[in-house]
Amino acid sequence: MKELSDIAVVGLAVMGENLILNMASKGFTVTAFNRSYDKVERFLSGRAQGKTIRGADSIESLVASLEKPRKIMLMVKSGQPVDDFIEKLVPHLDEGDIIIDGGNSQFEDSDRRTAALAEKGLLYVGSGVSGGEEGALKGPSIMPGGDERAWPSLKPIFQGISAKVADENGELTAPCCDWVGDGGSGHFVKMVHNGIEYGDMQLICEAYLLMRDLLGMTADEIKEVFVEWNNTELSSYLIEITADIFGYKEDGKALVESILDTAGQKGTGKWTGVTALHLGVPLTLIGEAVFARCLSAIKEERVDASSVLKGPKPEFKGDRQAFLNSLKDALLASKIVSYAQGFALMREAAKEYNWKLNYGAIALMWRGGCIIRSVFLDNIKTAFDKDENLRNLLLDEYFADVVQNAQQGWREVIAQAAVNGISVPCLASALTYFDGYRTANLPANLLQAQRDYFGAHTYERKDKNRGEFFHTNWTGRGGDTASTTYDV
Ligand code: NBP
Repeated sequence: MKELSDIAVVGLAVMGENLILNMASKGFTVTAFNRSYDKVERFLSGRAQGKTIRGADSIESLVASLEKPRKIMLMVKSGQPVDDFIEKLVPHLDEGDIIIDGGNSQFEDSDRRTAALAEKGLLYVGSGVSGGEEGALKGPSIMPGGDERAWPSLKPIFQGISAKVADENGELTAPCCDWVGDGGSGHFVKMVHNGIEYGDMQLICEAYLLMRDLLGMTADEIKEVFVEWNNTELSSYLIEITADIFGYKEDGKALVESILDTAGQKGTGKWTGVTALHLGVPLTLIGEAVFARCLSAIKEERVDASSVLKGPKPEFKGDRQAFLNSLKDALLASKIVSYAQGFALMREAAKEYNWKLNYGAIALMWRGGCIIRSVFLDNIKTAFDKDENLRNLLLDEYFADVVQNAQQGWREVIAQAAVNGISVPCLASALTYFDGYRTANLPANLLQAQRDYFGAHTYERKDKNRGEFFHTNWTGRGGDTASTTYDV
């Protein structure tokens, strides 16, 4: 083992341990540290044995074990524990040393920490790491952002351990890791990734509900559909595991049918939705996906409501295979809308926070190693490679064509769901967004009239220049004084 380690990882829970093993397997020497030292001892005598991994029993020995500039990666619970540990670490570090937070921190915290540590001469990196336990061990998607001066030292390690996807020659060498941008942008991109994950999962669940309640399909039949879809443009990790889930039996019965229909959540979808509201970006699909989990969580209330509020009894009349084809189209088109909204959110954030984001590189980072990995992300990368200023993914020629072709089936699915009383919030909101986005003349003229009527909020006119505001005394009882004009 080398005398000094290339990097230290702090936090020996599932992510930290597996990342260390991944780093060691790629030839790096790693120092392992944990708040409670017994975990270090257990790790060293267990999974780390015989590998280029050393332990540290104090912050002093951790720091002394590292090559300069020192690189210390925190894989601890996000929030206060990250600040607490940074505070303990800082007095022992020298100018130019690097602290990386690889946990699920909020991007505002990473922004704040990057600025605060830069003042102390230290380089801070807030990095999203996705892919769970298996990704951490075999190759995660890594999204680092913060102080760019840290990137040359980190690049060989991070790109070395990340997942790899096919390059332009078809070789598995393109790393699912690249520099994202300044401040909290790495954690922002990871947050949007998680939001998109919420959307993808809910869309798949809605397709399942239609197969189960409208078409009356069994778990085995549903499994076959997902297996088939995984050989199409929908090919992705989530479709693949969904097929596996429908095939998993307990006492001859599909286990999924025995699982209670109440979804949990750890907050990253909610943060994405809140950020979209804050930035004024219509991120409707992810918002609906978060609310769908909230609705699922009030199980007892829903059970009571089901006996009070009656709707139509689902009854499918028509060609089942044709409907399944439409369902596949609806899923694909809705997924495109979700990614279009997610990338629009990143564009707006880049403007707001002054980040220079490379959207093609972000699509490539998500192409492998993470939960939303899919073939589809190649097309997103191509779209942004063609036009880095693309305003909306739906305006890219390829995606516009796909959605155009899927449109009829998509509408058929939403109509059937509505007629049969089946709740499909994400599939439906995606179509509504699509229709709104392609409508040149929305009814907001009336909305502005209402606002001006009751609050003198003013309006712009079609026959005047943009930026000129008018107020009308609608009732003859109000005055001519208008409210000030501003948007939040
Ligand atoms: P956890 O999120 O369960 O965190 C456990 C680790 O945090 C332990 O090493 C614990 O030390 C340490 N810790 C705590 Br709790 N408070 C601390 C403090 N005040 N100072 C120092 N260390 C402290 O571990 P995880 O599931 O491996 O996740 C690590 C990070 O990666 C989290 O931010 C998580 O959100 C993120 N993440 C997790 C996954 C996943 O699939 N699990 C995926 C992607 C990202 P102790 O042993 O002394 O209690």
